[in-house]
Amino acid sequence: MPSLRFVLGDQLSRDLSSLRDLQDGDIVLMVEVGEEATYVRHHQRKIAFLFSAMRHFAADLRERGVAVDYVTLDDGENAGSFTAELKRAVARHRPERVVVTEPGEWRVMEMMEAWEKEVGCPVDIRPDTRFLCTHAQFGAFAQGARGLRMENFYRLMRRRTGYLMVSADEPVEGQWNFDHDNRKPLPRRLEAPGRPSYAVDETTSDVLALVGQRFGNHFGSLDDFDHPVTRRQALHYLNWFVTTALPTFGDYQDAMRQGEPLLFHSHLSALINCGLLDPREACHRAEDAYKAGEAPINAVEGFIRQIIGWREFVRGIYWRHMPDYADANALDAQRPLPDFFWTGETSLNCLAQCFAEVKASAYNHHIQRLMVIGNFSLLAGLEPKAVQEWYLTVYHDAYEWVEMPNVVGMILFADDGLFASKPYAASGNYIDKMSDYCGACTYSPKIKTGEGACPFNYLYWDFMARNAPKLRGNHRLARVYATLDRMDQKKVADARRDAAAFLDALPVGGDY
Ligand code: FAD
Ligand code: DLZ
Ligand code: SF4
Repeated sequence: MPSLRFVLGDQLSRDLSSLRDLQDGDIVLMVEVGEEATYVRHHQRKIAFLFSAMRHFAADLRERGVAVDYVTLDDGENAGSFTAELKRAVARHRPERVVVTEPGEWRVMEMMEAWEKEVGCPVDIRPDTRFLCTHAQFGAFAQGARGLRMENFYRLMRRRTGYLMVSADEPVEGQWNFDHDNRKPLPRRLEAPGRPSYAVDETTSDVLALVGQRFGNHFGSLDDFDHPVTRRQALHYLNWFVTTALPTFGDYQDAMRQGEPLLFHSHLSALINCGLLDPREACHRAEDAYKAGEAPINAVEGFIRQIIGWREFVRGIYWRHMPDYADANALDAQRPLPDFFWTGETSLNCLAQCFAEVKASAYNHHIQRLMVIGNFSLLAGLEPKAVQEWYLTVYHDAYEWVEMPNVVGMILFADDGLFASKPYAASGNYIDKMSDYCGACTYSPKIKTGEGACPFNYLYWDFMARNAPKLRGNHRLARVYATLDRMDQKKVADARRDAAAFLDALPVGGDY
């Protein structure tokens, strides 16, 4: 009797653990289901990207002689959820067992654990070996660590993988981390490279029509869809990145420019997260470019750190701290999400630019997510669950295992500093230094309070004052609180007055 191998939409990897021992007669099951597209109402572009990548992956398996049972969203019999579709497939094929790779979300893991009972045959749930750090390895790191710090984890991963190492204990060029070289403001004349675009074929065209019809009322746009959706295109794109953008990636990693959403960022997250690219091959390619003298150490180390460091680290945090992690709200932030997160209609130019870009493309780069939208969410005291839902909805690379720790821990400090040593709070000055947004804004980052003042300025001091009982004891904020204590009391009162007026006037409760 055959095995039924159930492959999920973010498991599009040929060497997936559930596909490794594929036998003649086995059947691969893939399903497009409404529940996955609507448990949060994903950006239309994310759904289209994933459905197209799934259909191409299924075609690729079939070309290699694998039997694939693929259920499309518009199949009249489609039962709408993973569990219901698996039940139907088990009834169709009567397999000896179901084989799956563990999912990326707690929600789906709960479903999987119930499948054996629900579908009435054994279910073999295998580890996701596409990640470089196992749950047990992360557990051992976390247990032995005094504080959960990414930098310590990253060094362990460098030693373990051997990337950019001269010997077991010695990093190349004598340094583990070159981040201090990666914060340069963008020179005005420096142009970002043009990106390759990938033609819409018949498969993608069908998917775009389907998504437009079924999910046309979701956030975002499908216009000008040109994503890589096959393994071959993904490899082509990775090659383009390594040879063209990577050399400059490090220097301007933190920079933002109006009308240039990508700059030198890789735009690889969605391809890696859905499995079309393996994180190891991305790191290998970057390391090879360094060895060949084609990309400098600050770029390559920065890129590899994001992947073997941050990416693996946040996954470890997610699985170690779920399910309670989802409810964390250490700063007791209760403000509802302003409507402009969806409409993009705000006079704060930095936010307006980021919202417009994510609506069009389902993408913002890291500093836009962290220091513009994230910083605003922190300073304004937005409710963590609402912020989580927004981040999970709008980005094409968003899955809970990676979105949640970035939102809960990195931007909102809602986990009480589980892994961030202090909140990433910044005034308008930071955004002005790292972008050209302020020049085109109604407000001025130089004005602290009153008419024309940048809201980030007064919100910053209001945040610090409001959260003083909780944050004053944080030694990394000692200078901030010393400044606040020395500040003219009138200035503090003005900032708090402006913040209260601004926050009270935030538009909430619109209908979308
Ligand atoms: P690059 O800047 O080119 O970085 C290279 C790669 O490193 C990325 O492709 C990604 O795989 C990895 N990476 C970089 N930073 C992180 C990080 N903090 N956590 C995990 N991986 C990282 N990334 C997601 O993949 N999905 C998400 O849902 C997601 N949500 C985020 C939410 C917030 C609030 C923040 C601050 C960050 C979030 N990130 C998320 C991380 C990061 O912003 C994106 O991975 C990155 O912007 C993707 O663009 P890129 O591929 O051009 O990345
Ligand atoms: C995100 C997503 C969407 C929109 N649709 C599907 C789908 O129809 N079928 C599928 O197999 N996977 C989909 N996914 C990805 C899943 O949500 C993802 O596998 C789980 O969240 C676990 O990470
Ligand atoms: Fe953003 Fe303030 Fe600059 Fe306007 S002035 S773009 S609100 S940081």
